[in-house]
Amino acid sequence: MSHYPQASFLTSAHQPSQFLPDEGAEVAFVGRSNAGKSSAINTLVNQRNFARTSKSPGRTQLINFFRLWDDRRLVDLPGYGYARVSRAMQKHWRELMEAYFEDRQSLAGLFVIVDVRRSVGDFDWQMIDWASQIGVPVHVLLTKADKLKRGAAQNTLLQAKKELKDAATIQLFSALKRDGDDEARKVLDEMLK
Ligand SMILES: Nc1nc2c(ncn2[C@@H]2O[C@H](COP(=O)(O)OP(=O)(O)OP(=O)(O)O)[C@@H](O)[C@H]2O)c(=O)[nH]1
Ligand SMILES: [Mg+2]
Repeated sequence: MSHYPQASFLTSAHQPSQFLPDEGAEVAFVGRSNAGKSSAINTLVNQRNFARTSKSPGRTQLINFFRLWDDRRLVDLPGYGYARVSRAMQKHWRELMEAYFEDRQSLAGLFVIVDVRRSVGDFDWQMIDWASQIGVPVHVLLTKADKLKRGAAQNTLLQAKKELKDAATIQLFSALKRDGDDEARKVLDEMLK
């Protein structure tokens, strides 16, 4: 059973004119390309292939909107930092992201998805700074935690906590093992309340 029985795909936006009306509340998921955004969304919603996952990074160049309940939404933003996309694509990405973050009253929170083996990177920091400038709370999922031994994962978590200070809350997560999903859903629901 899904934790969000009303969950459904709403629309994909290639350009700002296709964004959904700026009403209700939504939480956006961002992260490096291939970090595990779509997998995290699938785990939180508890539906396989809800947000499509990809073996090849940098495929999702769209903003995907999903309904969780009523006018509460989840937004899967395109991954950043994938070197092999063209300059034109990078420009498209930047413009789309800027348009989204520039004026989105319904943005109630930001989930930054980070591969635990890479930890919080420059692009992640840019997103975190962006969010704090507009007063949007940030939660970091250190995902693929199953790829590290428990101790190593804990060390990464503690180190990242120190670096983030008050800028964001943070936790370990694994889509594969379904670890940390209750904790993450609590934060998500709180942001959307
Ligand atoms: N072991 C493990 N693999 C994971 C986990 N989460 C995601 N993956 C794998 O990582 C790869 C990328 O996952 P996606 O969820 O598609 O990543 P994404 O961030 O949505 O990627 P883009 O949309 O291309 O930016 C896939 O092969 C997933 O199976 C996890 O928690 N553990
Ligand atoms: Mg994806």
